[in-house]
Amino acid sequence: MRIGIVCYPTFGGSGVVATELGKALALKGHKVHFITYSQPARLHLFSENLFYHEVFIPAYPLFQYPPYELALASKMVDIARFEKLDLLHVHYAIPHASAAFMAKQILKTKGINIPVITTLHGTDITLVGKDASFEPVVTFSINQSDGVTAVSDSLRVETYDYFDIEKDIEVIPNFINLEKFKRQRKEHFRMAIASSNEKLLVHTSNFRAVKRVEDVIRIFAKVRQQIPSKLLLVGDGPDRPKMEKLCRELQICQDVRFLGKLDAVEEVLSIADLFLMPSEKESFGLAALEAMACEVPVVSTNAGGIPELNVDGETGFTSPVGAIDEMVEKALYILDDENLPRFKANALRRAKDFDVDKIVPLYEDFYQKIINTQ
Ligand code: GMT
Repeated sequence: MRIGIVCYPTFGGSGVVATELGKALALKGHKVHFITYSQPARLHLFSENLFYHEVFIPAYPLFQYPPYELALASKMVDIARFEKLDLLHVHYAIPHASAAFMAKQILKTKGINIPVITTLHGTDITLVGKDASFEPVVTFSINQSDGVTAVSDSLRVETYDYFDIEKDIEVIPNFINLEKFKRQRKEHFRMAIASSNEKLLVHTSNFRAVKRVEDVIRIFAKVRQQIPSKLLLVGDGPDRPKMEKLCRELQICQDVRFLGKLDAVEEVLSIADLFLMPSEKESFGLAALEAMACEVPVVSTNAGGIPELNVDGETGFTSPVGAIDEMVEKALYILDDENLPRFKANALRRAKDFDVDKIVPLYEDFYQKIINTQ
């Protein structure tokens, strides 16, 4: 197939899933065209089947807000026609689904019918999408998509709860490349930052309010009172300065490292004993899946789709949002040397259910089904 993929080109979960999907489809022989405003963060390999088309917005003094959606729709029209795309797959509804709707209408006037598939990733529904500033457009563009997928059953249900949706929503979960995300021998790295009796806790996120990084730090501060440990924080975002201040107030800076945005997260995960995900909302929790693939158990909230991944009492534990003391108790239980090996093995076993080789064929089947209905 000739597939156009539209996504955010950042380290964010939806962009990562879209990019990894495109790479996996290209490996299977499909021609994949990424259409976005900059080179996707994880698209750094050469393949005869991968193409990147930059959306460029000409500057004009009148534009207080550059009209990205229009430039994107125009680019989709151009690439769909010139590359003879079989379908457009847009990731994250805002503004990609409505831009795709516009592109589809324009293409119709030129005698081309191109199916549009929208994948809902989470905050496009649970936070941003249901805001009155966007809701009518989000509802309309989801209903106008030819196919709709969501990354968890929880997100599917929330979409029906928040919006007036007439379309069937297919659940296709996030996936993981187990060749890339696997526990590697990185003992030298571990020895450089922790002594042999210390446990290593890890959190990765974009440091936005929804991730509750403050809870990560408060959980760690309490765990550290019970057992020698260190905390590694991967990623960056608006809450980081507040978190650095909190570490100073709690006088734990010597045991907390802010590592910033890293390409090779799997190297940090390879030395970790526990992953913390205390999110307020989380449609799936791709970061937790990456940790589990590296044999790291997860203490998380039970928000959104996380329980569909992190099996309570098996691969880690799930607690209500904000239940810091409960998460501390669960963390200490997992970190006990008697329990840790079992949780690590279970985490990896569960991660294998989301192997890229199992999930990508679900997208291919879905594409075919939608094309056949046209
Ligand atoms: O987690 C984020 O804030 C980034 C966000 C995105 O849209 O880029 O991630 C969402 O999509 C990921 C991939 O499908 C999911 O694994 C994340 O759970 C989801 N984040 C939220 O729902 C908060």
